Amino acid sequence: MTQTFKSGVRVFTLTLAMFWAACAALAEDKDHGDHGMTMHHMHIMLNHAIETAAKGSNLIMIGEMGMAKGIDEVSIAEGKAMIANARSVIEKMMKGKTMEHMHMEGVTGTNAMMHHTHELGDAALKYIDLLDGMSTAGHKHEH
Ligand SMILES: [Cu+2]
Repeated sequence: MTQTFKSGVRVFTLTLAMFWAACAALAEDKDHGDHGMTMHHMHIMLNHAIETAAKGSNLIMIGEMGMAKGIDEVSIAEGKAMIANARSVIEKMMKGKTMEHMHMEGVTGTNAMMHHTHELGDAALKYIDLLDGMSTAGHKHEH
């Protein structure tokens, strides 16, 4: 649990650092037209997704405390839906048409901001996996 929390904090710090780096890169990225702005908005959506997943994880853990019969199930189902939605948002952005279009226009991994965007996307998915693992860690496992 503590290890998971530490990893979470590390990923969160990385996220903030990358968000800052992306903002700095945006200021320099004049050759690629609107792509810098598109990626900047992707970073905002990535932050939104990890917030959603963190809130979802919280709802699952609260539900698993079993302190409110009838509502616990609602809380857990909502939490799981939020985590699934957060993953879906990230996957749609990282592999979607807009991303493909930018790659076709030559904004690929050799572009610093694109490189950071994919690192940030991967870090966000790892963070969500950690949250997911944490919120299901309280489950009684079948042996
Ligand atoms: Cu890309």
